[in-house]
Amino acid sequence: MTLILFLASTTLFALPPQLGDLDEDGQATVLDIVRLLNHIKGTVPLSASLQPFADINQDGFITELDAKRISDAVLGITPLPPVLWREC
Ligand SMILES: [Ca+2]
Ligand SMILES: [Ca+2]
Repeated sequence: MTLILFLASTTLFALPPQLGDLDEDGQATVLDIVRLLNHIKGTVPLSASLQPFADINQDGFITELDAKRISDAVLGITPLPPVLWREC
């Protein structure tokens, strides 16, 4: 039973609560931008489970526009959008 609860909570926290939170620390930081840019450049590709969270403007592509959205969040201009499909 304890093991099941542990697994359940692990699953719950396995994905970021916000789009663009690519290091899963719950906030938008420069590190999230770095991870996104590394993915765009192909240096360090994001894992398949994280890639949907990198498409912040939801246009189906991971580009510099999404990096811009994270930098706006870091600067406090526009907060990152919540993950809408998470409750499903
Ligand atoms: Ca983060
Ligand atoms: Ca995008």
